[in-house]
Amino acid sequence: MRLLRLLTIAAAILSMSGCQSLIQPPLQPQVVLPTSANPNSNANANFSANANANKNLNGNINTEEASKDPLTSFIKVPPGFTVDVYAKGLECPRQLALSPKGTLFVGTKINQNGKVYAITNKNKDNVGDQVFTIADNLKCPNGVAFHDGALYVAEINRILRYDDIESQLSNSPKLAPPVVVNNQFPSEGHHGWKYIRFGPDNKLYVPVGAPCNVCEPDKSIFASIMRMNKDGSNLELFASGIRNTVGFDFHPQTKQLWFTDNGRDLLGDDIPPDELNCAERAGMNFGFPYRYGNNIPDPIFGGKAKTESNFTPPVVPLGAHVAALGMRFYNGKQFPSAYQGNIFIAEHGSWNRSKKTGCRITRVILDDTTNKKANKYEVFAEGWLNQDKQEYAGRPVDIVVADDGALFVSDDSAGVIYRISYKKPI
Ligand SMILES: [Ca+2]
Ligand SMILES: [Ca+2]
Repeated sequence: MRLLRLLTIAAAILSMSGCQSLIQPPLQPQVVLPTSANPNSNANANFSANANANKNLNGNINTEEASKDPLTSFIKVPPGFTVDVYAKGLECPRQLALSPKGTLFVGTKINQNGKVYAITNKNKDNVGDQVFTIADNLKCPNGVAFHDGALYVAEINRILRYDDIESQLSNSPKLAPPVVVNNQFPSEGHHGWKYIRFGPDNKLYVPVGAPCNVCEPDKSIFASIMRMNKDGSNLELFASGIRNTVGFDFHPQTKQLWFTDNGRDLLGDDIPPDELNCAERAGMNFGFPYRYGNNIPDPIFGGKAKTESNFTPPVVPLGAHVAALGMRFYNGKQFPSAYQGNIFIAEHGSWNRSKKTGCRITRVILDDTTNKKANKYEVFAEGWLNQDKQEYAGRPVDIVVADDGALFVSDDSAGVIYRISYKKPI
């Protein structure tokens, strides 16, 4: 138990630390399918996630258009797609937010003197022209959201608002002081970094992760998604039982909130799964710390759940330890029609698995008659993880869909923003 406790503490410290802190686990020649952790699952019986998610794209790379840039040349994407560097040299870029004018805002997971960037592209050549560091003194400003001309920035315990941000870029980093919208969030650093979005109800959704690897938090604000008015008022619990979500989006038609959740550590290589969940309404509980995936009990807390509890299983149990972060519905016009309505997920990659997994962009294809069931979970882009050397050449974090239908993807390890575009092969 003492060893377990020490490992838990080490894990906590690592997960709170900056971008580059990774345990290098020993190599073990083992390949396990992402969702095989879930033997009790029958909700997804027709679901071909396992095989598809591990399908190697070798041979599927578009070699003609493969970039020679050493930052992208190893990335494999389906035919017709190209990965380019939109911006580089950034320090730990994390959440992305795009303004209607095309300014790309970038939060960072830097605990002290954290930066927020704004990237402009005035000549419209698909490469960022200028990177403004609009703040450099924040505490882990991982989350950014753009709304009504203002940039909202989430630190660990508070939400800031920079009004009329795009007219201030040239003053960077000496902008007008931000408005403190809400400073009532916990200051715990463990899973304290935030991902924020405005919903179709005009409210700002703000998750608060569990302050631990696994525990029964003593306050209901932990392990939740909260929401509030844009002025910070009426902070309320929206969903609970969520260990740590660092990516969510609202379904373009149903407007329901879909989100990824990172499973707990230290139960071995293959349980529990990370999750893609759907909150159909306010007030739902997604199981943490009592149940994971499709009703897998936690070995410590599983028996402590109240009998009247009603836990909602994920729509898709993802791979264990893949670290599913940013996710977006694809609603652009550039990609082929088969991609319409798909969910793209940035999987950051594992740190505590004997053989690394994740570190790729996956694609979930929903059943378009129900919009609630997934038909497929498969790899879209990969190559950042060198399985032979067990090394990462980069780690995807967040995804946004640009006005022209391309994807922007942040990478906190390589310090890069990628642009993934499509052109029909000739
Ligand atoms: Ca440009
Ligand atoms: Ca869950």
